[in-house]
Amino acid sequence: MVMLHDSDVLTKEVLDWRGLHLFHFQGSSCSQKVRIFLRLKGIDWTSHHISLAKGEHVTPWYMGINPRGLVPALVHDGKVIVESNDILEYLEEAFPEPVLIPADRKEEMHRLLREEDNLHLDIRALTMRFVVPSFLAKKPESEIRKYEGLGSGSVQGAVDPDKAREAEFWREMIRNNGVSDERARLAFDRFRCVLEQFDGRLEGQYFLLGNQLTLLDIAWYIYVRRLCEASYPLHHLHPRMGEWFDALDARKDLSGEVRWPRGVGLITKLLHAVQRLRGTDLVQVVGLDRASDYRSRMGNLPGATQ
Ligand SMILES: N[C@@H](CCC(=O)N[C@@H](CS)C(=O)NCC(=O)O)C(=O)O
Repeated sequence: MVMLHDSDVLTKEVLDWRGLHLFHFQGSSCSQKVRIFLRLKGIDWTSHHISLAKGEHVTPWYMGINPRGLVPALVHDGKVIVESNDILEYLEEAFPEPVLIPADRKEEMHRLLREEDNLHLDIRALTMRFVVPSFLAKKPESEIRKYEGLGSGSVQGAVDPDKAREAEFWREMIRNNGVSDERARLAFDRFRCVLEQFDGRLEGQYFLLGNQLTLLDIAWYIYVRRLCEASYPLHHLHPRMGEWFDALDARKDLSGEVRWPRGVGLITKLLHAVQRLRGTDLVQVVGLDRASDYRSRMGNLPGATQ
């Protein structure tokens, strides 16, 4: 659990805050996951919107709260917790009803959430390549240096290695002039492998851990939604996951938290149209348009257009 030490936190005022405060951004996948969880639990919370688009996360004030400069971050009665999955496991303990982590599945959930978090840079790579136009996706070296200089750089009293990993992600984007085909393929393969396993799980149950909605469904709903926004052919590759997703997406208490700011959807649609014309959309970059299994599945589906 990444609960910060007081010495990690430079913005000392938050140590005196009472109640539940969430720092989040509307379009951030990890923030969406936490907001859905809070909504399903019926928990009251104070919102602190941190616009990633305006760079509000790379300021002395915010990096004084989360030294990683990422959203979400939670302040609960003066305790600062970062990392979305840690926030959720903490909240489940503090607000047990309704149950979203069944008591007998805690360890399994912890392991599966860790696997989900390990894919975070992959979902970011696919987002930056296939959802966000490239001019919005890159950070200049000056911004990376500013990021490196802010905050305590310390998490739980020790130098935080994640900060260097974050900086490296953005430097790689500069070196490759965006997300390279190779990086996109790697991310795609990782997701395809996990989603194939989940598709198998859904053979005899409604949700990923059984017949009850759990945090695992919420976490993967968010990733899968983002993958669909990146044109990942979910329903063709993993039909049961497609049905699972449609059922969750029809629920307002989930889909109500994942809307992009107005206009972004339109920009992504334009981006996809341009990428399709240039042969640089996800399906073509990962080589699915040439894969025989994909072609035959597409051919068998009503309304198949590719
Ligand atoms: N492992 C972290 C990842 C947090 C993360 O990467 N947040 C993204 C938004 S989803 C962010 O703040 N990005 C800002 C940036 O990279 O500049 C978590 O689960 O909380």
